[in-house]
Amino acid sequence: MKRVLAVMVGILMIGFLLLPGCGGGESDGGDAKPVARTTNGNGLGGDAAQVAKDRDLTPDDVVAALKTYMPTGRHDPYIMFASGGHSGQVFVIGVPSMRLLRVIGVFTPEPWQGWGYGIGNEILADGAIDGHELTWGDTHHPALSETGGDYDGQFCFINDKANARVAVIDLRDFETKQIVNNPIALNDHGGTMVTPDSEWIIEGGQYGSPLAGEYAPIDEYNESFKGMVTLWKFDRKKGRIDPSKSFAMELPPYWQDLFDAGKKVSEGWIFGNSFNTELATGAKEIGDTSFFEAGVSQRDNDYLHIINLKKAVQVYEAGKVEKIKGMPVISLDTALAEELLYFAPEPKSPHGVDVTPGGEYLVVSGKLDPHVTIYSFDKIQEAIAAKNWTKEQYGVPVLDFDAVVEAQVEVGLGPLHTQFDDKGYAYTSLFLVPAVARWTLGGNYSDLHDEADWELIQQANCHYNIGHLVAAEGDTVSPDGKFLVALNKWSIDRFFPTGPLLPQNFQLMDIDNTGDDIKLLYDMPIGIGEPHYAQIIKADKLDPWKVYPEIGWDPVAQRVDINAPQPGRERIERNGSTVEIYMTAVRSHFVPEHVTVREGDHVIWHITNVETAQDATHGFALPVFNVNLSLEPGETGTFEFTADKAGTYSYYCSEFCSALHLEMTGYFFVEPKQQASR
Ligand code: K7E
Ligand code: CUA
Repeated sequence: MKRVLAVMVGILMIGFLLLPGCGGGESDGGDAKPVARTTNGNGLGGDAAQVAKDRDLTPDDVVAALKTYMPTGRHDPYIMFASGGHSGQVFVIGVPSMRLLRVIGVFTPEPWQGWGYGIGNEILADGAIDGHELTWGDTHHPALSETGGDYDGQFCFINDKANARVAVIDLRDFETKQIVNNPIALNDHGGTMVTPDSEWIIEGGQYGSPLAGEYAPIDEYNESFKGMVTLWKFDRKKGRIDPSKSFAMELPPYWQDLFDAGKKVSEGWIFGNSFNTELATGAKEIGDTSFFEAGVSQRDNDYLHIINLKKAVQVYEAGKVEKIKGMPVISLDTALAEELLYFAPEPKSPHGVDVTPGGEYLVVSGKLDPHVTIYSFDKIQEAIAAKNWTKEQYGVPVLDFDAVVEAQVEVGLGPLHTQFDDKGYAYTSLFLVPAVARWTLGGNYSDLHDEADWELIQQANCHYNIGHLVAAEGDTVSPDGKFLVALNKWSIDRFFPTGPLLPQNFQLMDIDNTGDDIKLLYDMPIGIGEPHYAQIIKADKLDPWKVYPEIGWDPVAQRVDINAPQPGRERIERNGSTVEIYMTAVRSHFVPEHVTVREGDHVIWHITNVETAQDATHGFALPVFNVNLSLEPGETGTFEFTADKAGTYSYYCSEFCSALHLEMTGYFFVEPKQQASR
C-alpha cells in the first residue's frame, strides 16, 4: 500500500512540475491542480517527455532527478560531513543534491581558506611530530558531536590514519580549532568515534607497533609490539580536547580496526574489532610463511574487543597508569587485573563494529565471511558474569561465541560496514558484490518492519567496490533513514576517464521505502582523495554563524582579539627590527595601502575584515612570502615572517568582493639594507 502511495505521489509531483509556468519555480503554496498535459510511453507529459526522450532517460531516471534536484535558493534538508581521505580535509555536502558546499581545511594547508598560508599556521604546526612538519593527513572517520546519543551540530572530529592525529572542527564557523598528536602511536584507525555525550573521543590504533614509535626488530613482535586505544577527553565548553585529562589502554598487538561507543543500554562500554590475531609478521622473502595478506587471514576468527570504559576511567583516575611520552597508559596487565577488557571471537578478518540505535546489539562483518554477526550486549554481560570464557595467549578472557551471539545473517560477499534506519533495517556494505545489503533487525526492532527478523531483504548494486556507507543520522540513537550514500572506491566506467587515476564515487540511494525497493538516485565523483566514512546530520541541527559575532574576531580563540586592528586605528609600529602592521580591509581598500620595512625586519601583520555583511569576504595575497588569507566578515588574522628579500611587492585582495575588487591592492616595500634610511 505504502509503495502504491509513493508511486502516486511521484506521478503527481512530476505532473506538478510540468505545469506551464511552474518548472523550476516555487512549488509550495500554489493551488493549481497537478495534471500532466500529455503523456508518452514514459508516463511523462509535454516538454518533460521530450527532454526525457532526447536525453534517453528512463522513468526511474526522471524520478531520481526529481528527488535530487534543488531549485536555486532552496537548501538541502541534510548535510553530510565526509572524510577527505588523502586530501587531509573534510568535505561538506548537501543531501540529496550532493552539492559540495565546502572543503574544510584540516591536516593539509588549503589556500582558499588561507589555511596554512597565514591562518591556522599554529594549529597545523601543533600537528608536527618530533619537529617534522606534516602537510597532509589521511582522514578516515568524521564524528559529529553528540548529546544523548544524537548529533547536536556543535563539533566534528576527524582522525588522520597516517600519523595518529585527531582534529576538532567547530561547527559555528566550520573551521579546525585543534590538532592533537597521539604520543604513543604513529598510525590510528578506530577514530574518531564519540561516546553519547561526546565526553570521550575514541582513537584506536591499527598496525601493532612498539608504543611511542620506539625501535624494535620484527622478531620481537609478540613481546615488543603493542596495540592501543586512546580516550581523548573533550572539553565542550572550551571546544578542545584536553590532553591532560586523556588516557590510553594497551592492547595485544592484534591490529585494532574500528571502534564504536555503546549507547543507551550499553553506554559506558566501547567495542572494537581487530584482525591479525595470527600475529603475522609478513615478508615472505625473509622466510615467513607468507605476505601479510595471507598471514593475517589464516584463522577463522579474530577478536571483538569489549572494553568497560566506565571502569577504565576510574582506573585511570585512580592513577593506576604508566606514563609513556606523557600519556597515561593503562597497561595490559592492569586492564586484565581490573577486569576492563574482554574478547569475543568474530569471523573472519572483520572490518568494523557498529552498535544498533538502542545499544542492544553489535554488528560485525567478516571481510572473508558472507555473514554479519550480531552480538547481544545482554548476553555479553551474562557471559562476563558467568565467567564463560577461555583465555587467549595474552591472558584476555575470550567469551564463548555461542553464548554471546544473537544471530548471523548471510548478506553477501565482502561485508564491511553497517548503518541503521528508522524502519528496523540495517544496511551493510558488500565490497565484493558490490552492493548495499538491506536486512532486518530482530529483537526490539521487530515491530518496525513486517518482514522476518534477521533476514536479507535486498542487495542494491553500487558502482563499484563500496567501502563505507552512511544513512541520514545513521549512527545515532534515532536514525532518520530516507537517504543513504554508498562511498565507492572504484568508479571505472561511471565518468569520463581522467587519465589512469579515477575519482571515487559517492552514490546517493533512496531508502525511504520498505522491502527490496532501494533506488539509486545520483552519482557524485570525488576527485581529491579517497573518503572513507561520512556522517549525515539534519541541516536544522546546525546553527552556523553568518558573520563573526564582533569586528576583530579571532577564530582560534573564538573571541575578540584585543590586538585586532579596528577602523580608524590602523597603524604601523616599529620596535627595533620588529615591525607590527595593523591593517583593516573593507570594500574596496586596505588601510594602509603602503607598507615599508627594511630588509631583515621581522614583520607581524594583523588584518581585520571590518565588514558585517554576509559573504563579504576579503582575501590578502602577498607574493614570495607564501601568504594568502581568507578573512571572513569580522575576522582578524595575524601572520609573521622575516622580510629577507628587498623588493616591491604588490599585495591584493584574493576574493572578488566588489566591482572595484581589482583595485583592492597596495604595495609592500622592503628597502635594501644599504639604502635603508628610515
Ligand atoms: Cu576505509 Cu573505516 Cu578506514 Cu572501511 S575504513 S572502507
Ligand atoms: Cu576585497 Cu576583493
